[in-house]
Amino acid sequence: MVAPSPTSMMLRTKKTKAVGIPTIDLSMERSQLSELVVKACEEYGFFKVVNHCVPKEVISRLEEEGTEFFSKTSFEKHQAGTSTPFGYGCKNIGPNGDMGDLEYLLLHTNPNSISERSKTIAKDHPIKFSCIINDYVEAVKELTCEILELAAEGLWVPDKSSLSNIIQDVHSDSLLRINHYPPVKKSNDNWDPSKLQNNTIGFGEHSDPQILTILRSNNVGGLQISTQHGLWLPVPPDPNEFYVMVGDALQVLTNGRFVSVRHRVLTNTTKPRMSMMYFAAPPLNWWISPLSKMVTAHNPSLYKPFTWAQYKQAAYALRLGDTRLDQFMRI
Ligand code: GA4
Repeated sequence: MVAPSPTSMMLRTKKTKAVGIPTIDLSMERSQLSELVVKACEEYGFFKVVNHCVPKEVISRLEEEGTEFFSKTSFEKHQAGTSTPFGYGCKNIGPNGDMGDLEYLLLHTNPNSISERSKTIAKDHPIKFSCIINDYVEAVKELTCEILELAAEGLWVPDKSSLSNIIQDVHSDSLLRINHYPPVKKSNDNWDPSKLQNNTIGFGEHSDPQILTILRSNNVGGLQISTQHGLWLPVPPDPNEFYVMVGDALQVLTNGRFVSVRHRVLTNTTKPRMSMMYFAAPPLNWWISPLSKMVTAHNPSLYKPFTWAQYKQAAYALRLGDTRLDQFMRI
């Protein structure tokens, strides 16, 4: 007899086709792995990786720092500096009035920036704090590069480093974000459209603008991804593993073969969720256009070339849930 799959991981569409979040075991044989990475990026723009190389202590130390920071008073947290764009933020997301039921720390991953920020975020132990952040960033960057190399291999791109090189550049604009979603009590207000059953929107629907996002959370759920058929799939939390999301820039680099995944977070009514995301990005002056292997006479480039700075500017001029790639499409 076959054991039933957990409903949160596997749903059935009306035509009874099973849809589920792909899990990729990084200890598998390489040629098989690269095919699986490409398939997951094409079908979902999202997958889970197990047997990764990020040490447990590197993760737990960052989790402890996050817990310590968010347990401070509101006054102390605001002393970390406002999130415009880096520092501490509460409820406000971006500059155009988007709100969520969360608080967060948003950091640039440049070591000098981390060292400066640590002085205001962890006043009593800035050096320890910056080491913990740097160690985490280094470890997840390595994981990101491994995944990007597998993707390039699976796409038969001649230079397998062509994607990973972009984020390894010393001027990379990669970010680290720690989100804390305090539990939100049940509301009696059945008329408020922002309330979904018992949940409120922790972080509204959007895609990430960068190349790849590496997400890890504590054992509290809330993340949902949208399938290409518009179905919202709940993502079961797994504190020991990472989830990988394709961002808009990777969609462009693959000429639309990979899709950036739309996702959102609903709050929990009893338990706090904490998640940490590494957003792997190019340097600001980097031109983003499809890899030459992805463009053929039958498959011309879908996008006009643009720099990462131009794309960021467009993203920050729009609302969180807006689709930003449309304005860069060749018609
Ligand atoms: C989504 C992904 C990252 O969290 C982020 C977000 C950024 C912000 O919170 O300041 C943005 C959002 C994100 C996309 C559109 C713009 C920018 C808020 C917003 C309305 C840090 C990022 O790089 O883009």
